[in-house]
Amino acid sequence: MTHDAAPELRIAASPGPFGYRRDDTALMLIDMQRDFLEPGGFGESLGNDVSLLARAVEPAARLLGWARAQGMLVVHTRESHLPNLSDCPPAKLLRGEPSRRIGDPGPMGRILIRGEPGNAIVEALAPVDGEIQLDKPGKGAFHATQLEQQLVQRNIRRLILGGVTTEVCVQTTMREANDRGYDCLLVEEATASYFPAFKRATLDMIVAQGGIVGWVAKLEDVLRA
Ligand code: TIU
Repeated sequence: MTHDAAPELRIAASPGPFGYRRDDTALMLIDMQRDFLEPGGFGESLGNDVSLLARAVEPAARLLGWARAQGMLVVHTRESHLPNLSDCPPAKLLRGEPSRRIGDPGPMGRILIRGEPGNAIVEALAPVDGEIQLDKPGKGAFHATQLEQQLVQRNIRRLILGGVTTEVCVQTTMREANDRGYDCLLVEEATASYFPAFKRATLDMIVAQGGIVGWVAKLEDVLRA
């Protein structure tokens, strides 16, 4: 008997319609945290213009409001490390030539460290009770976390995604999820990159070859669903 299952719904998307049900789909907002979006955090320490990411906040807030209104599970992730950096591989700590490294003091506390002010989700997207908050040491949200078990427990099979940055943590998470059998839809306006060309290329490569990684939709088409 499946009479109490939520109905199958559809979102107009590329490369074709994305099917979902309110009770088997979660919204995942990736790393919408001050460390990436505001001056003084990890994003800026890597030499990026963080204002490029701010444009995704308002669309992500609309997407979040839609998911909450539908009663869907919401997962917020934060890229973060333990204060003693025991979960940060030396390769990640030493990579590149940032002006400040992970764990160094910055204007919003220690950079990319769990619990510091800069590590918080931006105010406009603040999690509420009942939503999952997932701290992750990697770029992908499945690496070294309990995410898969948490989704399995709740019978989640499909993910609608937004967040930053498109080609790094969002794409890595989407590929991890795709390999684990989840259908994934990325909402175009709710994601952003420090490199607009990388965002465009990522959206294109996700839907190429018949949706090799998943689906991409416009925010309006999601809100209409
Ligand atoms: N969240 C996330 O994407 N982490 C990054 O380090 N992104 C960059 O684009 N650097």
